[in-house]
Amino acid sequence: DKCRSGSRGALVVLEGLDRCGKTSQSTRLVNNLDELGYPAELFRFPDRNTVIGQMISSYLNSDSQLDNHTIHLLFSANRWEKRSLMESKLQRGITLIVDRYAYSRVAFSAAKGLDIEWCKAPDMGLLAPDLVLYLDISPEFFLSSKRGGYGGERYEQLEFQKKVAQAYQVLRDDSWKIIDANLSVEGVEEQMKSIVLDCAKTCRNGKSLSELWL
Ligand code: FDM
Repeated sequence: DKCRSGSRGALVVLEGLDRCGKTSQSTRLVNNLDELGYPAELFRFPDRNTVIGQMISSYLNSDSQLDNHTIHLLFSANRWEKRSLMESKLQRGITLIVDRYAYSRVAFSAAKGLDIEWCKAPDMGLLAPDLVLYLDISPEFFLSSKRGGYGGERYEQLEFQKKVAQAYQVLRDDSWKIIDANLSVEGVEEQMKSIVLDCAKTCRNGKSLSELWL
């Protein structure tokens, strides 16, 4: 509707290694934004609820085997399935907090040795985030932490996580904010809240949406 045009929501992506706290922080962010008068919703990739998402889920649980290129394209298709929904929500003024996005796939596939340009190509034209928050933990962190349940899925191995951490370093640019995720849950939450609020204000004031890859 016309009175709302020009006051779009922000597209905010959380990235980081497995068990860095992305999921609980994204829920907290949505609640914080809602309270501050910025309607917000949570998205999460992979979205395991679609048919493609179920294929991805069975791969991650090692119930199925797929060629590295095939799984890469499925992860990308899973984001394309949600593109128009995400765009319409943003245009209606809703801020989207997204737990993992294209950077995850590129980092994970690059860690397996796939060519980085090949990895980036299928996500070209997806909505570009206004802000990427990288929750920084050392790959060893989860071993000493009480974050339980680690190691069940395909990628949850220390050596592999170290490679993913290196691949993320290559993808970082100026639009990324690095969050020290070794702090308490509340400490991390406070760091993120003000950064995201600034971003939501900028978008509400008319910053235009753009597309990957910037
Ligand atoms: N993952 C996630 C990828 O490999 N590529 C992607 O594009 C995305 C979005 O899926 F190991 C990996 C990262 C992780 C696994 O993610 C499941 P969650 O956040 O644990 O559900």
